[in-house]
Amino acid sequence: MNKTPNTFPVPKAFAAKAHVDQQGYEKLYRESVEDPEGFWARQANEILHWQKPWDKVLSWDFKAPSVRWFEGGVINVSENCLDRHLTARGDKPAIVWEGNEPGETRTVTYRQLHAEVCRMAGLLRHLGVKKGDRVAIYLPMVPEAAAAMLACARIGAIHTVVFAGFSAEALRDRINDCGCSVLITANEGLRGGKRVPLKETCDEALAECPSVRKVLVVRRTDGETAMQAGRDLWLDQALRELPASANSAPEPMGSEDPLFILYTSGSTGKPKGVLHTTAGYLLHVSLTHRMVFDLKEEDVFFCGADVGWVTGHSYVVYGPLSNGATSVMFESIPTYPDAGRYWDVVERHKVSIFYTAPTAIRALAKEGDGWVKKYDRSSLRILGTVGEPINADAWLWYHNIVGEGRCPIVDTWWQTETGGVLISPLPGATATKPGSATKPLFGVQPVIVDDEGKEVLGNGVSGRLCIKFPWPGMMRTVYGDHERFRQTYFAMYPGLYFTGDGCRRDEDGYYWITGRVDDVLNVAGHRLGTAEVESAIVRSGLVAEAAVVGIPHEIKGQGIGAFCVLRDSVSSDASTIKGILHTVREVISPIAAPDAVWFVSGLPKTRSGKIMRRILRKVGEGEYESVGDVTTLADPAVVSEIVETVKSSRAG
Ligand code: 7RM
Repeated sequence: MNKTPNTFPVPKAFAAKAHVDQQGYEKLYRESVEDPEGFWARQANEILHWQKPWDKVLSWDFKAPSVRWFEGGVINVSENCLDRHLTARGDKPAIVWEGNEPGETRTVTYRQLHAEVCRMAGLLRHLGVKKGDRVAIYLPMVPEAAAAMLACARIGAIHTVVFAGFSAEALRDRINDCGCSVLITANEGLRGGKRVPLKETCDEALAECPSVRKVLVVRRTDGETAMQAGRDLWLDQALRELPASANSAPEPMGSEDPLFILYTSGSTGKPKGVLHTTAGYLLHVSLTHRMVFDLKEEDVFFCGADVGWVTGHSYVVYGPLSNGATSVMFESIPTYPDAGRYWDVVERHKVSIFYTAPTAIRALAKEGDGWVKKYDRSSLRILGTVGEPINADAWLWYHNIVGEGRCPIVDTWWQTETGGVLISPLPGATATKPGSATKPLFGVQPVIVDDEGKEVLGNGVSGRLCIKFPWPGMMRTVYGDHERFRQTYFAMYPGLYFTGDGCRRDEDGYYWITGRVDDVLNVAGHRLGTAEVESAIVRSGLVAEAAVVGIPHEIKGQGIGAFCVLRDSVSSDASTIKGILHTVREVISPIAAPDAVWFVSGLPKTRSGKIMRRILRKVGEGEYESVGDVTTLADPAVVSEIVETVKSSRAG
């Protein structure tokens, strides 16, 4: 065993300059749970610009469930992210865009972004988009993506950003679920060596989206695309032709008016439309961005997430811009043209805060230290991770090699549903331990419950992670299906919000998130439901029945193992595997393609017909001898067949 310390203290010099030190954290945390309304009211006053103050800070009921923050208040997110910064920092870069090719950059100042957003807001209104209407955004990581989100926020339209790596079917389903009237896309995207035919994918999706009236197309490349007369408009041209008098005034928005819908996978059924509202979400992402990253005026903040995920919403766009920070927007991938790309970006743009996912860290660590050391990282002062548990090796590499041992690491735990970070170190306040998200942020009251739903008190305990008090950034409903909201998050443990994660609280009261305890996979930081992947596999027409489980994967953290019972007369060969993978890519996205496909003659089922995933999980993890009790199975013999199949596929 090597002698790696298991606790990393806050560097003294760092604490001295930080917004919050250890005593500060403890004092503020105590205040935030003893008097949540007082705490949040003060933050809301200090941090945000209100058109009209609220009447009531909070009303809530986790049984209904219903949560409302700052009711009666009037506030506009785009005004908070843009207009109010114009006097003090109009010429400060709001977005530093790094395109697909190294050095292909564009800097957009707050003044320029404000102007662009106003024009786009005017255009949307001109096209008939009104407060409450839904607008889909299917764009690569270009400044127009942030501008489109902010333009929607400006006029009160609810945006739903769909990750541009999703298939036509996935895009279609999301558009139809929330009935978007406008879609904003680009002719093509560029990702590494590839051109992504975004508009073509949109056309395919829109063939079955009756609600979409208009499509705005960003001209990202010189690639041709067919434009449908009356429906499709080039964005640049439409903006040029827009009358100068177009109305771009920020819409007065009630605190609880919806801001956006973002689809995320659950353990059952189709992805759900997580709905976030205006004031609480903005306050939460603004405060957490400032505190977790100890934000200073001169920081250059680089979050590598795509705006198609919640991390991109909260920490590429809304958090940084509400704080008047400079946000680096990265269009490419970490390995293009080589594994030094992130550090090249850090050096050229003098990035001071860098935030990425463990899967990216593991992938880059594997390429060796040389790619990192080739570039000057002296501008870096804080490193962050998000999306999945980080293993100690990856944490230490990040700390020692990327951060030269001098940058605190903030391991931030949160979810699409939570809107922003809930558990994380504060870099000036919290000593870190590799792999632990450490302590709850202000106002966050985590509890750990056992299988029966009983709270387990004290330290040195583990169980399931729940939250017992509302926080401003929490989701308010599943769009169009409030009952599903209740069922998914509040029915399991009455009175508590259930996160779906397993968790340990150690002797020091530090939280260690151990991963999902439901049927949700976390593949390279991307959330996927087992049911979703299984139904895509069956859609291939080759498979009668499928069960997928998470399997250990060196880079992705979790990969997908698929147990498939083939339909009669389908042969168990490579072309069948190809067919299955192809279908999954088409139905969901390449992200969801299984890493291993095993053909079996039957799945382990109880006599009542329930698939026993526990057994499949064990086999997928390589624990062939300890699959546990199989006596309740209808046909215990299938287990040995499954074990043999998996074992032999891994031999040699
Ligand atoms: C932000 C995001 C949420 C799920 C969540 C966890 C896992 C996220 C961490 C983490 C351990 C972390 N939203 N997760 N962050 N696990 N440590 N720091 O990822 O909705 O896509 O996923 O991700 O399981 O429930 S998400």
